[in-house]
Amino acid sequence: MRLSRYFMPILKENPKEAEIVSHRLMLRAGMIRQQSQGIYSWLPLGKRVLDKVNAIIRDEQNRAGAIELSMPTLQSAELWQESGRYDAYGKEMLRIKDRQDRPMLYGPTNEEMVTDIFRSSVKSYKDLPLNLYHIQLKFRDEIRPRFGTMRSREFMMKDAYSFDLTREGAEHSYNKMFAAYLRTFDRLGLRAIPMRADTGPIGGKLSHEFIILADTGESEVFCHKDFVDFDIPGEHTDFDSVEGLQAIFDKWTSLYAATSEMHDEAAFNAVPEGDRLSARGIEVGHIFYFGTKYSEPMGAKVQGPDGKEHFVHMGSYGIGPTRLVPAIIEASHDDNGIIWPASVAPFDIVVINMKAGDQACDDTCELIYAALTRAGKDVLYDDTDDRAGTKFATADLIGVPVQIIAGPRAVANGEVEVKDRKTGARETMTIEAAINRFVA
Ligand code: P5A
Repeated sequence: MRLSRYFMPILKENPKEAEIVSHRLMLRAGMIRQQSQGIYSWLPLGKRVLDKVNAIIRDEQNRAGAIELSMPTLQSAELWQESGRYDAYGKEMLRIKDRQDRPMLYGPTNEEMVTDIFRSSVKSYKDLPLNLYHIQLKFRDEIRPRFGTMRSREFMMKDAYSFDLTREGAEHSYNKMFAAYLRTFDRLGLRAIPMRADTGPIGGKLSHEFIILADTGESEVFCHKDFVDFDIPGEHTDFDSVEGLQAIFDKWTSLYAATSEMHDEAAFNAVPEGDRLSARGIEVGHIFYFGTKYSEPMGAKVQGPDGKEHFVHMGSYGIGPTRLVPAIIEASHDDNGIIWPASVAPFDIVVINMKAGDQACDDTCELIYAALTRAGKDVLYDDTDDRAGTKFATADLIGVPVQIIAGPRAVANGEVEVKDRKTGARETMTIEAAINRFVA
């Protein structure tokens, strides 16, 4: 991508409305734009990061055996009247009438709709277990939308829904998502700690929130500090192994970890003082087991091996991609801007032409840009005629992991500089060496 033909509206000034660093940097880097309170457009640079986050989420959902579908944002109120949540959900739910005066709503979550899909076609235990997910916009008319897309009114959610014949089966489904979440957040460069959590309007008894520790987090959390160094399940984890996944769940729940709603002061005080971590955190995922809470009132049942009908046991599993992007920035930035983990960086490499219009600089940059693009890298080529200082500041701000800098003096020697955004380390090398380093 040539920066001269791209759309990346960088802000020079610090936006006054941004209270936390991720919100400030997302606005400054031209990643998002607020359209009305708590409702955002994702501009091209932000959209690239969001897409990469979603690709990792999708990959890990698929690995764990979940199946993707797509459900609409607008739902009919009828389904929610069946489950009994239409009145219970309160003012957070945006209620709309269509032209026939039929009550509709902008979905805050999809338990009812997916239960309706399930009951319309699954009739036998032989079709279980089943886990269906989508990545879709949601709307919650939050009392206090704030911090940009961290807590917005319209936001994206990956929501998965599992169906099992028995409670034991449902626990295995829960453990699959538990392990998939550990892997997902790790691949996003984050350390998320599962904590016992309140189930709120979704319901049920068993639930874990996945929390990133961050000073700007909205939740107050308490846990054992050893979680910070626990091993993440590997990519060859057998998601069909009941014992294997139970062992992962048992290990990751063996030490104290709870959000403030579930906090037990006495149990926390039993943790040796030096091992106690009391901190603030960002909730990036939340999983629930709620048994037959929706299947009973909505009549979602299957025939079991005993020939009788059984209400299915369900769970639901959420991740917030539009919250994860700022959470990653909270965890990874410096005074100059964002430092993206390679897995979600909007571009792999930025090529900086320090003197656009200078034949040797232009030729060198074109050569590098073409070679790296051909090798399958996402390359941003800063071919604008901005001052070198402005280009460096922009490259640091948008946080691309590698900068290849071509200035007239180095280029005259057949060389360029390669800078690592994270460490700031710079290396001078031949043009060929710079290309070869990134072409495997
Ligand atoms: C689980 C999937 C649910 O809604 N139903 C379907 C269950 N859970 S939840 O905890 O309420 O939300 C899941 C995740 O969505 C993100 N999230 C938000 N992100 C940005 N702005 C918001 N206002 C917002 N509300 C929820 C969080 O990551 C949460 O863990």
